[in-house]
Amino acid sequence: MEARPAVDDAALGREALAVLEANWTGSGTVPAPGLYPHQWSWDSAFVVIGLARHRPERAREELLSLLSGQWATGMVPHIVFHTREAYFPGPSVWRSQEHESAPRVCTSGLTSPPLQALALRWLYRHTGDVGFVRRAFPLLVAQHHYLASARDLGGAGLAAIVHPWESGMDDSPAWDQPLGALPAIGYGYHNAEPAERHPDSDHDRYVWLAMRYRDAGYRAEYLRDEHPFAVEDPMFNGIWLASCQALAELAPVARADPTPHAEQAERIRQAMLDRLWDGCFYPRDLRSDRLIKVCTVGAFGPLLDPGLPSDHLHACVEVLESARFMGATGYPVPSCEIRAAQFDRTRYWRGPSWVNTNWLLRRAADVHSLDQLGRQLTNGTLRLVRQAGFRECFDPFDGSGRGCRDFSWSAALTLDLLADTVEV
Ligand code: 2M8
Repeated sequence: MEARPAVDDAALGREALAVLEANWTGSGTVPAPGLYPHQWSWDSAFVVIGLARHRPERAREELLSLLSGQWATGMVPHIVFHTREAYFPGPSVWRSQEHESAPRVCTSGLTSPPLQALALRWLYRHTGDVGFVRRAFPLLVAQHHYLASARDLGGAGLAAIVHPWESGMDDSPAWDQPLGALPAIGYGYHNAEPAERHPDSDHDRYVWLAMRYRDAGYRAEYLRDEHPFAVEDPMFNGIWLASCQALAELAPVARADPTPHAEQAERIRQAMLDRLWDGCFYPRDLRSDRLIKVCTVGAFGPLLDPGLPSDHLHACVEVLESARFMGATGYPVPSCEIRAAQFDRTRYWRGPSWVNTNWLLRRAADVHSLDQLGRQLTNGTLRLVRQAGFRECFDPFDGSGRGCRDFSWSAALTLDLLADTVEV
């Protein structure tokens, strides 16, 4: 099915629910049928957030189903393969079942932005379900422990991503520099949609990086000492910080001590300020020990932190609202600043607007009581989906839809954005 543009808010909400129903497989919600036929980690967390008020039972199932893919190390994988539906790279590439820490269900070997604790907090806020918090809480503590122990590759308190896929912003220009430093190796993999997606040479590097990690037994020591891609990303760490704060808030409900989670959040804040700030937040390439000076939507991840010092907050908001980002485009928020040479309004994560990053920034606006910015983000995002449907992403200038249709997080987060104003 394809949701058609709906002018009426209640109809838009019903269409969003219908998309999520159609994308539910019985064991998780796929991001979109066809192109993404399995359960992706942060997509799944966004689905939990969107369903929290409307289908809490389904939201709980969604989260548990994702966590059935958690490794004994605590790592929550970026893809869980509940079915045999064809996808590349699939289980035969990742070979998780050969790893002693992996669960029974096949998964990828990478992780993705750790949004799950924030999603659990959302669910608790809308359901008050204490029993579910007690059940999920220890799993998310283990996830955070994994990040703090196996991914602090820079030794300063931040989690490093070891693959562009771990950022969720796969083709972001932020990864051009570290990817460019890798050897060019041909696997002969060809893209289905080369015009909007990455060139084959980039995809080869993605596959090569994933295989190197796999062949090293997914070991933390290998990542620290040898793996050629290691980046401290402000969006990944901003989300982790927000999730640490969510765990601190949920800890009393789970009869646990909030202190370690609050302290972890403070460590992340301090490390981001010390290591990623230069007038704006940038990713740090740990292999060259240099900031990657291209400003993308990832720069605004630290805004999710209510404790961000006010001068940093104001500087970030100024950039966000300026003609480099929202000030120049008709719709929020381009995934790369428009004045960058790498900006491309049509290419996946290199310019288009995404509902999930808009939603995260709307959340950040709430956290800092930036009401006008929050309204702009909500209204602009709803305008996108009203006009073009629940597309994967959108042209930030004319709002036309790009990528696949009936995309789950676009539908789920529409529900959340609508929820303050309308009953669906
Ligand atoms: C995209 O990522 C996959 C690989 O994991 C891809 O490029 O094919 C990204 O947009 C990512 O953020 C998202 O989780 C995934 C599924 O929607 O698609």
